[in-house]
Amino acid sequence: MKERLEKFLNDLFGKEIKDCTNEEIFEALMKLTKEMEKEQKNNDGDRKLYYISAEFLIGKLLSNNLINLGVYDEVREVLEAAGKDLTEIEEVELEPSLGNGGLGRLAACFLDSIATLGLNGDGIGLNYHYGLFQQVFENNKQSEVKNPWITKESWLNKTDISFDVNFADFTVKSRLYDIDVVGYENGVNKLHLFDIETVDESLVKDGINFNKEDIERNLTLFLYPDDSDKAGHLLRIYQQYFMVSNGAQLILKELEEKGFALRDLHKHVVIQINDTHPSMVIPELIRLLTAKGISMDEAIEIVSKTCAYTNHTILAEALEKWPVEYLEKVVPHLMPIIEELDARVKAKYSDESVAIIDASKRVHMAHMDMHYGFSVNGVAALHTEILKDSELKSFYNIYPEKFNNKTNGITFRRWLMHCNPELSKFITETIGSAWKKDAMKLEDLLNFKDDEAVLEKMLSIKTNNKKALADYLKEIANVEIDENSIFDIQIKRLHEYKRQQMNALYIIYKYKQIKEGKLPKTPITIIFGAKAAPAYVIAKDIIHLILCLQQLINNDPAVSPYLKVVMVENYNVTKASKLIPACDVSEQISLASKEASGTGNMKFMLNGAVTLGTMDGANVEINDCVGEDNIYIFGKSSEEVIDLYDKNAYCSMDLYKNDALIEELVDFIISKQLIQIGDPTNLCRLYKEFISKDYFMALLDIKDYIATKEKAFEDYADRKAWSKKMLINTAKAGFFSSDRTIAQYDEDIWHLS
Ligand code: 26Q
Repeated sequence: MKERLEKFLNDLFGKEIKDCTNEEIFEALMKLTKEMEKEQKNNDGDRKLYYISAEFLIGKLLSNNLINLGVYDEVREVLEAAGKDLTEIEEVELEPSLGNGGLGRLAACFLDSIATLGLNGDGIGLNYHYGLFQQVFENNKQSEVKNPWITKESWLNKTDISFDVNFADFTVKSRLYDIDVVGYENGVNKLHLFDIETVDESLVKDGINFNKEDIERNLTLFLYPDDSDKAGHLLRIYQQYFMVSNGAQLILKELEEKGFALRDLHKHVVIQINDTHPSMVIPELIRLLTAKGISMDEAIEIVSKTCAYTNHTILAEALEKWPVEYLEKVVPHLMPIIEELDARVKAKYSDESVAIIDASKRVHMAHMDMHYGFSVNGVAALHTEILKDSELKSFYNIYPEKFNNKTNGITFRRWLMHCNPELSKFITETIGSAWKKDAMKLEDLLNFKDDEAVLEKMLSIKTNNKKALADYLKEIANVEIDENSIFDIQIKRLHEYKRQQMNALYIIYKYKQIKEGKLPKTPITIIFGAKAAPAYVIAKDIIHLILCLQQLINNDPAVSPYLKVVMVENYNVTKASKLIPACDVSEQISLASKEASGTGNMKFMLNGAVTLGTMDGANVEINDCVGEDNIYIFGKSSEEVIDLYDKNAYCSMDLYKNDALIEELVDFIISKQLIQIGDPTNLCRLYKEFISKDYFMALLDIKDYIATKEKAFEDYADRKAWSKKMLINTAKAGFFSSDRTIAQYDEDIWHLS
């Protein structure tokens, strides 16, 4: 390794390791890593999976690739001997932001596990030059700027593959870039990212604004550009069709190159459709097959046996329904196929609710997936049950055999081995290294649940990680936090259903208590990280509230020794990997029934944090695994919540008027103290939202939340009892390895091995 790295640096820069800059070493390591990836076997076989997704939130790649190649420690030591620090070199790499959150990060974890299990499967997506926006805080508010991440030397490998993609009145030429996906001590797959040849980065002037109509130049600039207007919606459809048309052409090209007949597509190919964003792949494949002489009946049958759909949400606004008029404008050549698919459904089922094209002339993408795919899966046990019992009930009645559950998972390479090397090493010292290939082996840690030395070591590792996070936050945000305080962390997209606003009300509660002289046993640090969609007004108001509370509390010398609030700017995968190992209390407080699964909850658990959460998504399964002594559950159940919605029986004003504490907390949003710091427009709007709407029922669970959180914070003071909870959480996290999830996809849906 030493010689190889030295040779690279000498060839590139004519220098020795010790004389190189971190930037130079990064470049050399990236090239060396790529060369080593070429030396690995490519996963192959007669049957191949294509995981099509509008998002792949891959994060930085250097260290993870080195870990998966099995050379991370060696490289670290070689650098150390020359006075260089690999963790500092990692900082040079820019993070691609090719995803919003859970769905995109899941796709990235899945690619890691597919390669690790040696399965023949590639990802297909888009090469957004500026990714999702980068978040900037100004005057306690979020603003957005572009996030350029593609540097001259990058993980992208330009290929000679290019396709024509036809739209209504013009054609674009695509260019395929590949990123190698290396499995943990196993073969290599590819992430295929399509781009347009004519993309023009200079279209973006300030912020994230650009001419949304200039499709031939803007198509791959941003992930989901602001879609609050018609031009944004149309651009999204252009992007989606561009992605699936390229995907479909690539799939058929690879099939024919392997010498297989088009008619045998379903025998050699399985396509996993990641939410509805890639759903147009179904009509596009049918179109391509019929253009090659296969009959409509047969094409529909082949494609239906090839495609499988994953549902990631039950929120109505996220289930895509495109007006026929929009599709006519962008991809008129797909409409006859979609109409044919719809006509066949209508001929068979009179029930309006299962139609593809509804009475208001909107195309329901998920309906197309369920009728013309062979598998429909939810992403956690509760989520799948809710799909079957309510959201997708009419489809479950028609196709019970298609429905299945695949509880999400996370890759332990990134979310333990890379982000928490000290814990990782200690686990290996305690139970051996088998857990790295078989995550269920973590349960062997349970043998040590009463071992004082082991428990103390768990605590000391946590304190070290908290200290490292405190140093990092001092550096990036100039805030001082105490590593002996309780680190309570809520990091995820800002959405009302995730209820960051409920956590903000707790902060108000605690602030007032401290002001009254009721001090907590242990000081508390509450940390947030969250981006809000640029057009999501209330979400941005919630960010404003949290930032105002941060300013108020951290600058009050009577309060700040006991309570601190930190909202981390531009939360991303890199920041997640620094926050998660340092967490004591993991906030998973969504309104029951609304969070399909969650995956952050799994990352925290694995790193020894204790969950404070509702019985929602995968929290339910975490609860089953760790038992009630090792988790803090509160709030109304999903049945109760669904019932409240059905009966339209929730009224936040009643709760506000009839409960003095609730009234006091909500009123604080428009108190003199906060109005002095913040913008009255935003604070008043948020206040009104709480009392007149509160669609995601934060006030419903607030009292139970406060009581349960107080209990958790009190329990924290018994360090020994708490360390046992930590150990049990880590020990029981094995089920949430994405290796398990992917093995189940393969066994039940893909049939690759
Ligand atoms: C739809 C239409 C128009 C514009 C944007 C969208 C859109 C964009 C992104 C809809 C949904 C998303 C992302 C959804 C998502 O991340 N869902 C999360 O998926 C995770 C992985 O399964 C789950 O763990 C989370 O519970 C779920 O919220």
